Amino acid sequence: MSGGATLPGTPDDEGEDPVVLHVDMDCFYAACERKREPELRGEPVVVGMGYEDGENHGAVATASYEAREYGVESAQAISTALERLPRKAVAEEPDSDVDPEEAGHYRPVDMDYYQSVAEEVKAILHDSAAVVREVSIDEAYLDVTDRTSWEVAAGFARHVKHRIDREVGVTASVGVAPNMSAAKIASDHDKPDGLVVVDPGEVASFLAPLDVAEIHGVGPVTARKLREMGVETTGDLAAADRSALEAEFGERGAEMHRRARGEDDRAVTPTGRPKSLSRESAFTEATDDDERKREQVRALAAAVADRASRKGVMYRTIGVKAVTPPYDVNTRARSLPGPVDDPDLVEEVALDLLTEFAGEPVRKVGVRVSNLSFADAEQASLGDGWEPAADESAADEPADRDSTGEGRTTGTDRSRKSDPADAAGPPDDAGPTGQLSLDAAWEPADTEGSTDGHGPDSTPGADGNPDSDSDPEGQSSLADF
Ligand code: DCP
Ligand code: MG
Repeated sequence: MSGGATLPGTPDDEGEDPVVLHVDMDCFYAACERKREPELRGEPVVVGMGYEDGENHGAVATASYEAREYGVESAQAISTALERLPRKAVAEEPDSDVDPEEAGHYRPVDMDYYQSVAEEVKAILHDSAAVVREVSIDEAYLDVTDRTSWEVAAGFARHVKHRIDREVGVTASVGVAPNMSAAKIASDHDKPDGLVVVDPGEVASFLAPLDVAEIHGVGPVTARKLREMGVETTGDLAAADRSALEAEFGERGAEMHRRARGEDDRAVTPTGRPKSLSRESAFTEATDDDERKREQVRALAAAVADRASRKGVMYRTIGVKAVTPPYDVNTRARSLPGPVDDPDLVEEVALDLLTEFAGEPVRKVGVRVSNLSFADAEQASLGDGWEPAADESAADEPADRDSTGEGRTTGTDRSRKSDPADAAGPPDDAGPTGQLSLDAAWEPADTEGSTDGHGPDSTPGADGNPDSDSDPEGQSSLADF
């Protein structure tokens, strides 16, 4: 990979260069909205977190590429987005002075639906590769070395893209490269609907002209420091003195240097299983109406139990979460004598645990099953190395916080704490780097070492975020190195 001696497709000394695909869906939530509302195709579409029809609170989760042309972007306040791109409905009012052609469609986030679309996409990815590392709701790495060769890798990737488009009805951008870092940059290089193939031997020349900020793990803060050092492009970084980089950035400096040179020997490791499955939902306003709470908990219990049985998962612990004003997160869990797959029991235990909050105002409720056992033996035999599943990240908690329930036959675990995600307030308070926490997430992404605040990847070190080198020094993204 380092020199020009290896022709594409020619096995190098250590055998054939890996063929790694990075798949990232285009304006994913907006694409999902278009899937069920085809009139939105080709139109500016904005999906708002904490947004409600006709209102102007909340923050932009994503915007279609047409909406991005108006300066609408992720993590922006909806009120700002509306200044740049007025609502279609308003523009269409008879005496409106806004041109309907210059207006957009606003939709509230619907995580359950996006999750279901993501599952359809992930099914195709798992069909296409033996090793799939899911890193967020709309993003995954595939190692397809054993399914294709470098000569035909472009065709292989095109086939995966076409399947997603045809079978699911959303578009993906795909990068193909001999390593994860280059594949990730490649998938981002020609969005939307992109396909960029970086042959082995071309990695360094592909990277050289790119801005340093495009390197995985180099966010705005680091990029600024690098620029101050006269390092603007990836080529500059590759040519920089490693010890100078180490002096400035420590071990990260050496890692950045390697990445800039196209050196990344991380193997694509599969994402493993969740430690728990959960669903939660917020009330528009805190409610002390017990029947409403119970109704919500029943629905969540059914959704969680259904998810578990579709995954062939048994659970031994059932828990609830109730967020009480101002932002106190209370969890209660009860462990059973043995693992079960029993939706009625999930509902019964969850409702029972909820009684403790009777009469109390509650902003949000959640249901979780944990202490999971998996039906399929093959996966179980993979043993160690399993990490929390990123595909579960939006809805399922990767780290088992019910460990105090471990080893008990029955009993109730309780905790009361303040949840920074809930405490973060309404989404229009989202910081400039857009650390939105998905409503579907049981716990705030950042306590899980998430690097991008959406589709929380709970496996720091596996895949950091290239673009949220959040102030003060973006430690989160740098954990990737
Ligand atoms: N997301 C979010 N808040 C953010 C960023 C993203 O809620 N600050 C959500 C909405 C996105 C989804 O995560 O649709 C995937 O994130 P991406 O960064 O991949 O963004 P998109 O898929 O929307 O756009 P792109 O085409 O740039 O990948
Ligand atoms: Mg995307």
